[in-house]
Amino acid sequence: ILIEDSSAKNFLGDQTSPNVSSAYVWEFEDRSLPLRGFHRAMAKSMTLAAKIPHFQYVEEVNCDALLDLRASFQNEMSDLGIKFTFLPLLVKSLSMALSKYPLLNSCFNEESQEVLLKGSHNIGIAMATAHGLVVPNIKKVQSLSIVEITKELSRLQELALSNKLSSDDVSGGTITISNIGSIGGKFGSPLVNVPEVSIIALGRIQKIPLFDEDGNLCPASIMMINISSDHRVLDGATVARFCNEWKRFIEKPELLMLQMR
Ligand code: CAO
Repeated sequence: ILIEDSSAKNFLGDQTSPNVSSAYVWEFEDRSLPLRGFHRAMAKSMTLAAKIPHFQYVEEVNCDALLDLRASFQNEMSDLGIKFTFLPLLVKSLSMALSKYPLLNSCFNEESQEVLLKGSHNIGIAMATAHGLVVPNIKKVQSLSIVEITKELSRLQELALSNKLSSDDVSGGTITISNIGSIGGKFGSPLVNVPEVSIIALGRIQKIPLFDEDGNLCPASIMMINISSDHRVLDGATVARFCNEWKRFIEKPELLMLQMR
């Protein structure tokens, strides 16, 4: 078998770990890796999640306008000293769509057979770190600006990488985004982060040729999104309507201005 440098403590082979060498070594003996910390928590929560009846809804969205907006923020607002990516725009537009479809921002209590519609949009962002997979959440996204979301995302990322997230940072999430595309892959099909009822996987944005309305071939930046949901709470039609709304905001981010507070 070909594995990463055996001095690496990180079983994920994550290049964010200072312990991981880029060199490969041949190793012929079995090794036992006890599950600890975030990895142990992931094993527990995913075992729970696997008992939930899931369904997947896949859609592709055109990110051209989103990428232009991000470039414009970066050029025009360089004095803020912030690196803009498109993720905060996706987080904000997701919150706008959730305002219209609150069932996706809910929790399910199996015992009482009750759905609790959550008052805040606490949007979790899955982060693979050298310490394992962790999902800190950005609290009250509905009342944050895009700059505030960008700063909060960066704060959470720094803390996640140094394994210093507080229990408040990782609890109280109401829906999760897993941006697997920042590492690679067209789309993922994740399991919900219990007791949340939806998790959204973002695929890698790819430039591909598309036909425009006049039948001409033109390049477009396309991203696949996969919304995995708890089928006890949500049905396909609700998720499809929610996704249409979110997609509208992603493809025409100027529409955000109409409703944003
Ligand atoms: N497709 C294409 N490009 C992407 C992308 C995607 N889906 N997601 C991010 N990128 C790009 C960004 O635009 C940025 O581009 P530039 O270098 O040109 O500026 C670059 O990749 C790096 O982005 P980033 O990851 O630093 O920033 P982000 O705001 O997109 O994400 C954070 C922030 C904290 C979520 C991220 O750093 C992180 O930790 N990602 C982990 C993702 C992960 O672990 N996914 C697996 C989850 S398993 O369930």
